[in-house]
Amino acid sequence: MALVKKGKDLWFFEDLYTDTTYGFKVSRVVVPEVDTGFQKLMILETDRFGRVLVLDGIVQLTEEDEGIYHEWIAHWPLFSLRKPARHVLIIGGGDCGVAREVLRHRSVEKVTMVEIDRMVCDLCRRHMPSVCEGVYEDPRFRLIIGDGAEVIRQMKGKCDVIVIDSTDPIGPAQSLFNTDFYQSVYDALTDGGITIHQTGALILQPFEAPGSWRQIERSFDDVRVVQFANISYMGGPFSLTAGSKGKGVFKNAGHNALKAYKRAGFKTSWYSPHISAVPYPEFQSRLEKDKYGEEIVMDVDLPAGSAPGAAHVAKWASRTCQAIKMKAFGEPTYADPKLGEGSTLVQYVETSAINYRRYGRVAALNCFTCAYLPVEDAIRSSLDYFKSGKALCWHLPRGSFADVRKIRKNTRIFEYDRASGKASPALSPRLADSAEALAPGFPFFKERGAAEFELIMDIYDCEYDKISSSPAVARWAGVEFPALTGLKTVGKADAPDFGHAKKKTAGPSVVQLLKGGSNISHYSVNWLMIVVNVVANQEFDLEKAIRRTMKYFKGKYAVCWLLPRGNTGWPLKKVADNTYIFAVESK
Ligand code: AG3
Repeated sequence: MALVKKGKDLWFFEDLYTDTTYGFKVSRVVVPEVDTGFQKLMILETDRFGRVLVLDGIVQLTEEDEGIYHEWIAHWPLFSLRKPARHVLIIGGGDCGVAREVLRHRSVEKVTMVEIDRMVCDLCRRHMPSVCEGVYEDPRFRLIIGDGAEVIRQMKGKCDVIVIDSTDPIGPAQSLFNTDFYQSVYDALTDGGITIHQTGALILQPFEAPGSWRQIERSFDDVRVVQFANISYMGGPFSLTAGSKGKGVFKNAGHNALKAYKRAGFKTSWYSPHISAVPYPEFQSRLEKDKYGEEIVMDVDLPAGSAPGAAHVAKWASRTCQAIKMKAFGEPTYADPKLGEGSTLVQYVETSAINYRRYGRVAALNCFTCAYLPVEDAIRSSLDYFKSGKALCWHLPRGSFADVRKIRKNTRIFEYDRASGKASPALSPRLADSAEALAPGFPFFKERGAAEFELIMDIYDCEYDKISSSPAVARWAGVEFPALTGLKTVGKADAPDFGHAKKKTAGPSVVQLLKGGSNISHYSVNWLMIVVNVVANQEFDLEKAIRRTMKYFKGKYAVCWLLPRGNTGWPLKKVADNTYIFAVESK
């Protein structure tokens, strides 16, 4: 949308979201939109906010309030350090607002700024000189035009603070929001060093900050979110996520800041060491608890003689969406309106999918969202809907980036009783070794009486080109995977576009119905990972299913679960003893 005429006036409306925007009146277009080769750049003048820098339709700064962002992202890490910073690296930040603030610290001997887009530097310098005031003249400042992700690899152990002043994880900044990059940032820090990255609006971009938090958590020793609000970035509370090299760095950050600020002897307008800038409690708890996604897997007894057809199950799906507050996308997918033994119904939801199938008298339900999942509501509403007394449940953190042991601890197997509204104490799956789990004699398929089997895979560090392409993922689900497992397909792989990709965090989702089950997968282009659920009522080769899938998507690491499904007669202990979790490294 960007620039729009309203009567005689020209208005700007931000393009970041598909369902909400903000706008302001423009008094003059200073730099009409130009394609820099990396992004589209525009500089506008407004009476209210002064000049405004816009990249790819998204406001980067206004002269009126740029100080809020630049002071916080620069001074918070610099003042939090145990000892004064000497070398600071800035990635992005072509307008030089961060550099300006960093250079105010007298301890700083060298500021290196790596900006990929020279035109950002040049046009900001010419048209917004107040933002870069003093920077280019300062002998401590060095500008490198290049890719930060490349340059940083040559800086091992050299930087006390690394500020990542990037755009959102779309366009040129994409290479900065992944684990390889964060690892090289870690390596470039000195001991006790701090990095800080802008990680988006906490309400309007609910996956960004938790996603980066988890990635930073993976590479750094401690993580902290700094919350502020300005006018440039729509949506109120905005986040900067900091990571430290070394444990306990943030514990003393507040104390260090009070002392260092006094000693520094310069005044700030927006930053103060007396403002703790911790996130609102709700955000803090989301950051600690949120996984990439959560799944509640439920086996519920159906009343005797009941075999719900597609219309009835579709209603369950829509009730479940209401219960878990997820929008349904499109119509349910199924091959057989009668939903005979093992035939699956899938409902896409805004972040993933929920699905149903029946084995004998057991309805095997999966409810997966890439967001917070109100688990008890999902269970209760399913039990109520199918008039069932109890559910056997597996609650799984999906794509959490954590260590397999931690994931095992957070995987809960329990029974839920409808009448009392209570869950039993939870058990954990068995931790297996990958060599054992992938060897031919592995007992998973051998337990007599198991009706169906589920293989769940979270595969990390996949290749962007593979997972962002709908045809490539559809080919894996519809052709490759069935060929190597011998599982028979029903119909074609379905990879619809519900605008997931427009949400910038999620990639395609794919459903391949199988005879007696299904293969449902989701692709996160932001976190370079895929999540897969295969349900089948026959044995298949686990080693091939897992290793060849990893190979196809060039994934480096996987966490897998194996669930025996459709056996509500089993005591909970037996279920837990036959549920496995294990990690697989690519060879
Ligand atoms: N870079 C961060 C802009 C973030 C905008 N994102 C958003 N509103 N969600 C700013 C560059 C200033 N030096």
